[in-house]
Amino acid sequence: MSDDLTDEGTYERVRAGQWLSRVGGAEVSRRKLLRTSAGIGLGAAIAGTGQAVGGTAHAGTGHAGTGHAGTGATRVLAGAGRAAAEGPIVKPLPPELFVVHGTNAETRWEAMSGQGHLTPADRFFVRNHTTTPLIDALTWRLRLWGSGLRGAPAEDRPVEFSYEDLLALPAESLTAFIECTGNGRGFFSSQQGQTVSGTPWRLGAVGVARWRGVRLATVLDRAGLTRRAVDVLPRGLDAEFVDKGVNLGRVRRPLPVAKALDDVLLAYEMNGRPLPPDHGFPVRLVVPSWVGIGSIKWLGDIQVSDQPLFSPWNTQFYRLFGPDHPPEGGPPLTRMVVKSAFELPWDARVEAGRAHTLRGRSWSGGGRIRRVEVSVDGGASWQAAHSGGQPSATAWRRWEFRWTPRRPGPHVLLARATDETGATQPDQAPYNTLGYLFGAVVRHPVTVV
Ligand SMILES: Nc1nc2c(c(=O)[nH]1)N[C@H]1C(S)=C(S)[C@@H](COP(=O)(O)O)O[C@H]1N2
Ligand SMILES: [Mo]
Repeated sequence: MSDDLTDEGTYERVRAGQWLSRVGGAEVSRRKLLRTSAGIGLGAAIAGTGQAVGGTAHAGTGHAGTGHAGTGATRVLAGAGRAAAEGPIVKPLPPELFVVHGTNAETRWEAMSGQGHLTPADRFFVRNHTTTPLIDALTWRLRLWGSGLRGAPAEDRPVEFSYEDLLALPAESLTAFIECTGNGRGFFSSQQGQTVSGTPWRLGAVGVARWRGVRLATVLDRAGLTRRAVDVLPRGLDAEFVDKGVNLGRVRRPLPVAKALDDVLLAYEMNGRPLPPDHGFPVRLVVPSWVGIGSIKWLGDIQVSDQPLFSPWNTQFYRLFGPDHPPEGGPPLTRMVVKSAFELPWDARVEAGRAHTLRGRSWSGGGRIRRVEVSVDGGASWQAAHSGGQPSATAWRRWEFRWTPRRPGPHVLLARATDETGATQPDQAPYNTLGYLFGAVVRHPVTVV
């Protein structure tokens, strides 16, 4: 493959050509684009798979019988009986750990205080388009099909892998963040006075976990990947997503084969345990450094194509729209931007005249964090924060800063990180109507008492 489609600029250039040849010109209407993309993914429903639906266990009752008592994914098959949840999210969402936004829940940053490098599953944010499905690992199959595989298996005659098949393949582990593309969206309005649509997250739609599973490259190889393949389209088993009265089908977002073969994992474990239901049990994709939507949960099938693939999740959504962007949106978003957060409550109270250690974390889809600076005077002056350890390209870096506040009253704390590409956090995030990629320095209010 001569074009490096993991590079956003190249991705867009190559795709622009493919796009025009596919839809026949730039004047094509949004409606037609929608129809075109929906046609790819809707097809036959995943017939007869192990989606155990129904049941009455209450979200928050601890979810008996899920097989999660074991310490590894291999234990899951022993306890496959599952109940279904009432709410969109199965796990408990205590208010000290989460802020709930509809079918989604964001981690409170103060809940990361005192935690290690990883976000424990009990406080990892959840972003659900609909509802967490409860899937039986015994009958679940991963199905691969399409023109990019040897023999071009049809959707109803796919190459199949059971959960046990995947467990038997060589396993790898990867510590990586998953972050919603709209993380920080609320600050477009609260900090920049701009109107955007979507969940008004603060900074809690991100988490870092240790994922274990099989490389997508391994499974694609076993399924008969050909050199003509250009895109893969992983699709979830959760319900079809209806947006403003339009059924967009099951959640799915294309990935270029170059990324799929590079570092993408089919994960069946999170932090040493089977994936919890809300995070994609039995198997999810982990697409390191890229927009969270790529990390498809409850993976059901993967179309592998010798043609570029489209879905609403790389046409209608997850591009930059607005006055500074073309009508069809900017390039499909890939890497996340640099961000930083304090492990403090919003409007934290901090005692005057005492030395405090402010802690936080910074991360970037561009790679390792090189430098973090903190301002305790609303951005007038900056000092280096202290960060130890070896930074990782796919996870966050922890840092701390000693502060002895003197003057009681309201203060604004800021943290600004720079990654290994030299990308640093700006004062203002570029406006876009869907509120993606808010990477500006966040003004964190605290009151010194
Ligand atoms: N099948 C499916 N996969 C999905 C989603 C979804 O709603 N359905 N949400 C996506 C989005 S937008 C994000 S940000 C991440 C969130 O992962 P988490 O809920 O495990 O934190 O999952 C992605 N994968
Ligand atoms: Mo997301």
